[in-house]
Amino acid sequence: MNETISEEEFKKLIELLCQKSRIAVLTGAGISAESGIPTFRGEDGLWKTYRAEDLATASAFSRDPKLVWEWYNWRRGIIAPVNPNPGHKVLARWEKIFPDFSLITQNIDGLHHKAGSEKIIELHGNIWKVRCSKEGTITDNHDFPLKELPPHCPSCGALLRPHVVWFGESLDHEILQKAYLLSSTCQIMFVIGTSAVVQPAASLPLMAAEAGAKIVEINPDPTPLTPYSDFSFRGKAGEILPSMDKFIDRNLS
Ligand code: BJW
Repeated sequence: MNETISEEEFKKLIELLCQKSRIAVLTGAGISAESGIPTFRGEDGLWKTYRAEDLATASAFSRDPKLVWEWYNWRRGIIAPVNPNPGHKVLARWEKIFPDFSLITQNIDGLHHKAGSEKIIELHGNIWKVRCSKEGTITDNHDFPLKELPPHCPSCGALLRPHVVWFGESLDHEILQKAYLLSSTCQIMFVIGTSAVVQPAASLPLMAAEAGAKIVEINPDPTPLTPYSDFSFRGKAGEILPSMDKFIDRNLS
């Protein structure tokens, strides 16, 4: 376990979980860190080497689509060979054992899906999808390396863009409404591996807390959400989630 939570508190949480509660989970880049995918902020984060303004905005894309696509092509190369870690796998198992369980992710890497989670709300899109910048058509594209940089729409010839949400862009309305609903009606929300600074995702746990849900944070470092958390697990998701899961397994059987 970890130094910020007592054995007693841990048992209280497991009891809550076993009471067939409505559970929501919000994940961020930290859950994929142990799979070898860099996070955005922090010591080895992508934003230490790259400027978000140059690569993750619509204006960067209209200025230099090739540069932006080269960056996404490079990231596809990092993500393609890696596997889900024990943290992803536990969440996939929880979807099967808890009757009311929902997973909301800010990640675009597709690792929750690869781990076996089926109902995933992807707030910021998916790196394995492309969108026609003219027609808006969204298609799966698993190429690595991409055959053409930048790629073009096979139907109209316009530029394709990554189907992800860049800074200054609105999240898909329907997806966001679903996330708001799940957050405001859950009884427990796990917030795993996110720095909780990017809006509107960062407001989801606050919405849950305001509606009376217990907030469980799993992160090696404190975040702006820590003061609002009922349980703070300081450590790696790939270690804490499996140890929680072991307790749950014992209590459910
Ligand atoms: C571990 C670990 C381990 C490490 N285990 N944990 C209100 C106020 C101020 C600003 C705004 C606002 N509303 C909107 C904005 C603007 C902006 C925003 O939030 N800016 C803030 C940064 C200030 N938001 C937007 O622009 C959003 N759009 C929007 O709201 O539209 C309407 C609007 C626009 C403009 C103004 C007002 C309204 C869109 C946000 C899109 C974010 N896009 C990105 C890129 C996606 C595509 C891609 O990947 O290329 O999404 S940015 C990047 O940050 C990515 C992530 O999903 C997102 C969140 O990052 P995350 O997941 O939290 O990662 P990190 O790296 O920050 O944290 C990792 C954590 O893991 C750390 O805490 C580690 O400690 C931990 N960790 N190892 C567990 N083993």
